[in-house]
Amino acid sequence: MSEIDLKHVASGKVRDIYEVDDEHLLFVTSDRISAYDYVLSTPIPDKGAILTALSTWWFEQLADVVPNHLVSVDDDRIPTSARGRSMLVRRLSMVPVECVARGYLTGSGLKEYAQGRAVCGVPLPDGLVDGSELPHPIFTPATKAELGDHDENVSYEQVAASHGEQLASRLRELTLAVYSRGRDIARRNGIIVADTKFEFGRTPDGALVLADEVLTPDSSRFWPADQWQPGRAQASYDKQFVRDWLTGPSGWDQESEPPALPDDVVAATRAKYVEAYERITGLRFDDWLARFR
Ligand code: Q0T
Repeated sequence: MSEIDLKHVASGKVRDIYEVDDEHLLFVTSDRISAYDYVLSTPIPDKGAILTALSTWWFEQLADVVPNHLVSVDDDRIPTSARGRSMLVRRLSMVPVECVARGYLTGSGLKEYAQGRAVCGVPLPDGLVDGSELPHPIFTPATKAELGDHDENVSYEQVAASHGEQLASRLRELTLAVYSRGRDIARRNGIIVADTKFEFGRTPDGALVLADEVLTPDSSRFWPADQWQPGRAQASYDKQFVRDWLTGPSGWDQESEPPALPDDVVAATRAKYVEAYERITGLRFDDWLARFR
């Protein structure tokens, strides 16, 4: 079990949140990896630290666009066992909308597009295929499903009806502004951020704050720019070795629990997470780890 001696508040597939005090939470990212809707039994060493380092770097880059929940990564209240892969964050009242921005068409966006040339009520031109760049980034909100289920895409109008026009409009504006900034930075460094999901919370005075993790390969689709080719499924920047092994040599039936990953697949996958961090930030991941030793 978890060696963190704090009250558990919430968990996602690979992240856990704990209570620190009335105003602060501990946001912990594990080394677990998911693929094909399963959390695999084999962790990727340092994945939690790499994603925390990346998210932290983005929060700093984006601070002039929107305030964020990050308070500290080296506060004394962070348990030793979680240091380097945890953020002390400001406790917020979360807005129950998954704020998705898409710059490219794939996944559930592509499925909706195939059915009616629109995604979440946003009309799109004819002729787009899997992996196409969109004429401009679009806001495609979703509502969170129960753990294990997929989020449900909704229209901007549905968000406005549930939460008010003012909040809906501000969520759309912030989502597109943050995505556009992140997409440009990643693209200059060889990574396409096809789409991404943000979560926002509000402070007691009502101000919107960017929460969760941001612009990581877990909250986004990262594609290698040099392999981008619309008209087919794109290679995943981070998970392609895992997918290739699971759907090929492993002999996995896609129905039972997936098998443990071999060491070479783990090492190659870890290297991709490090590469994404180092390419995007221009920083060395070893320097991040050294801060916590
Ligand atoms: C949250 C208050 O399921 C979630 O996370 C699983 C790891 C989403 N979630 C976010 C919160 C946050 C954040 N982030 C915050 N700053 N304040 N609640 C709770 N669940």
